[in-house]
Amino acid sequence: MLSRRAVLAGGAAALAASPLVARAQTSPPTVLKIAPREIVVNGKSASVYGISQPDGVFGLFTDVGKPFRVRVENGLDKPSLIHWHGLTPPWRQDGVPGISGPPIPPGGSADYDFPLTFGGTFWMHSHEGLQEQLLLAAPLIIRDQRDRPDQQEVVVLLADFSFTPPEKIFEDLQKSGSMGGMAAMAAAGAGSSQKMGGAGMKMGTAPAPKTAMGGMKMGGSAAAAPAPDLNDVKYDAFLANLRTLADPDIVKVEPGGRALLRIINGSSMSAFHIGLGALDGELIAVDGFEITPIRGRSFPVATAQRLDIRVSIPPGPGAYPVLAQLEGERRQTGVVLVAGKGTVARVPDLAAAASPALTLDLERSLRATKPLAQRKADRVHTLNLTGEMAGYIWSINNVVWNKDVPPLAVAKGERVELVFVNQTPMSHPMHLHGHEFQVVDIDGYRFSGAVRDTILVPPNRRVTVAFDANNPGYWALHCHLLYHLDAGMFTTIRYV
Ligand SMILES: [Cu+2]
Repeated sequence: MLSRRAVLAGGAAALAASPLVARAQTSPPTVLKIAPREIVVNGKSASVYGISQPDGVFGLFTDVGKPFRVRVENGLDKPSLIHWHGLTPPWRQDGVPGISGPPIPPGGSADYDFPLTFGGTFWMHSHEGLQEQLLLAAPLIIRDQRDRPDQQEVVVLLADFSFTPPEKIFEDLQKSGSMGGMAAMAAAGAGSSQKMGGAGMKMGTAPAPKTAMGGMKMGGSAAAAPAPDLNDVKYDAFLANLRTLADPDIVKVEPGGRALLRIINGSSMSAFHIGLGALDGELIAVDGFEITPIRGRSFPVATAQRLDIRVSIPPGPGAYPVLAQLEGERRQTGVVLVAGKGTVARVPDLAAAASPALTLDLERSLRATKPLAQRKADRVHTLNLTGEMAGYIWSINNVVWNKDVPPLAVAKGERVELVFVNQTPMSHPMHLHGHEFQVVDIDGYRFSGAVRDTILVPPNRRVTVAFDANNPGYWALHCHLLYHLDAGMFTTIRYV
């Protein structure tokens, strides 16, 4: 093992491993192995990736207060690296190739060891290339005092799936561009290199008028209602715990009991509305962080976000589908909770009607139970979310990420606010590594919103999040739509 770890000397593993060596004598790390796997989707087999423990457990389930002591083994024939989404490790252990350290070579391993100071629903996924699209993602559950013995845990990991290789999906997006309307506009001679938000489009101030966006979307036609641009990639299936509704994951629950649904949107590009059907739900946490509970039967979840929803199971036998419907469409996936001798009926893959696009309506009503301390920002960074549709180029402040882009300046101890201003017709779920943040402003409405790690910024909207610079290092800050991230909607912060 030492010789394999030595492959990574000087990188993340070396830093992570050195303090580990002595303690490892008493308690070996949990091994998470990255490996290829075969799954069956729509009756066809597909080769994808997975992350599991030697005993077959998919992902990691642990407790707050315990150390996160993990060895990742790369069983692929290519480099890989796993990011612990939502955790706040020392930056060398964050799992972002080129930022926190090098990827793990084929056959190599990397060690992680840091304290878990808060619990909740998190997840892990590859941050290397487009591997996330090959389902290289798994739950990362940290149980805490919110987990009650009378409450059954039900983890639902959502994914979008395509038989087309991710590199080909990306290539096709680059060829056709996003947003047919934009491409059409370019073709019609309106210019092929206009930057959204650039001076040429007179959209440098935001939020831009909706009519302007609508006009752009429609290629300059005088459309009244601006429709946001949704779902660039046409997927072959949407999965909940790797299954479609043709053969869903069936979870046994207690009649009259309680369950905690831990919904993880581990998809690469898709946002969903979670529908509880006949069950009454109580949303108690977002991205693992507790909020003042909100009752309901439908909750939106953007890419990379998580929802903890407590549900009460009615007495007697019954079957209760928990569905995730793709935003803007009828397509859906889900799991079925079965109480007693309830009979499971086939749930169609298409809902009765298309769902709306995700909005910030719920976000505005969320209130953190443990907000950040009241404090004026020491530093504010404005991040215009920008793009150039011809060629599928995505950027921040019109800068496409590359390793020469300087990190955003931040100093240790500061309260920092990030103002996300979306100047494109697509929503972007923005994720900051290594820190939790609090949503403090939506379009000028100041409030004490949810603490979380991924915030959806819909078209033409301005959302501000605040965080405390309390974890020095070099951290990624990016859109969590995989092909936007890969195309360059990515930047960093760095402080010592
Ligand atoms: Cu994006």
